[in-house]
Amino acid sequence: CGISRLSKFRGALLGALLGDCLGSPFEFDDDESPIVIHKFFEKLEGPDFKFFFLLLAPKYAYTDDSAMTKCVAKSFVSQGCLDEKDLAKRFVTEFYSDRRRANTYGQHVVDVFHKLRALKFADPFKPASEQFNGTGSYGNGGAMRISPVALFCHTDYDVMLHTAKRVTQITHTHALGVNGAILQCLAVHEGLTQDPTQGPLDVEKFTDGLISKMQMIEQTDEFDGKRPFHTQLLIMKKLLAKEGGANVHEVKESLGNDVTAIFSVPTAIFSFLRAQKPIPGIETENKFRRTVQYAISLGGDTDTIASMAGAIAGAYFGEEEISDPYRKYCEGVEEFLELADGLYELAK
Ligand code: 8NA
Ligand code: MG
Ligand code: MG
Ligand code: MG
Repeated sequence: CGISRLSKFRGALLGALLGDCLGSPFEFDDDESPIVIHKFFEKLEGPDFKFFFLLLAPKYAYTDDSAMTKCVAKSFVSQGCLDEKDLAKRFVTEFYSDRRRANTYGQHVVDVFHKLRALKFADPFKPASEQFNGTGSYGNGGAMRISPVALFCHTDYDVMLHTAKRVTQITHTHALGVNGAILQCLAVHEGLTQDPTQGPLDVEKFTDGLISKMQMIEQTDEFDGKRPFHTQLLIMKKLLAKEGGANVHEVKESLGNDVTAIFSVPTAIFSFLRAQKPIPGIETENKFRRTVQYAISLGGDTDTIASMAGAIAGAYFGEEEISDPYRKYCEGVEEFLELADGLYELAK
């Protein structure tokens, strides 16, 4: 591959972090126009802003998405394996020790943290399984933190699926929450294995790969004979094939932009694939920026969708495609790069 594996590992974690930091100022501001978002990105790259920023402006802070991604990566690096109890402890410690970010977490996942702590982590999956009257959460909180699994398990497909499932089930046990995380993990993994120096990405092949994998993974008995993610991916494929590109409105309507996994993971993957070609109103040649900016312009759960899209783009392009301003203005960059290096060392 023309891009080093280390660069791809760093790109994946950096992409997840920056998507979260840059998307969070727009979370659920649905009246924000794409023009305002474009200006925000232009300003970040502009020389005046850089100078001004270095003097007094604060960095863009990360939220629950990156806080939990950090825990997953740290647990792998410190334990050298999947250790569910260690990971549960890290989620809980992170939540209670960093009060600035406490209100960025999903409303119900906080109950899981309370119970895990009260039960002294005796069974790390029990509190999550009791959520929503025993149905479990189908929020996107499992998918948003899954990128380290794609790196840590990148050489073994079955281990990767198993690990993605277990990492998710500490907070999300609903099949939609778990399969959403698995799909996001597969997309990051696919990004890692493809080589961007060999010409443009084969968008159709990328899509078909995910479609056939989800067809195998989704158990129809859980959903009255249906395969929800498989179905969303087929809709995504149709949108990607549209002459001149699908408009933002139809993407929001059909793929969604909310806090559930089913209506946000396919949207993030779509953002990455759509950004392989120019998008009207997004004037940049940089496809990492195009991915993240487009994901944010879809509105709704912008930090999470941009974080997931950014992780896929970073895994595919490597860290070279992620330009300086974004690194400079976002919180946690050094820490995330160190974790990517740690995961790379383990993978060797
Ligand atoms: P979660 O498990 O609380 O799920 C998120 C939401 O999905 C819940 O609050 C419910 O409304 C709904 N939901 C999930 N499962 C069910 C179910 N079985 N039945 C009915 N409703 C259900 O938290 P999460 O970790 O999945 O959330 C992730 C999102 O939360 C991310 O977007 C993240 O950025 C964050 N977020 C926080 C806020 C905030 O204001 N604190 C706003 C948006 C997103
Ligand atoms: Mg807001
Ligand atoms: Mg968030
Ligand atoms: Mg969010």
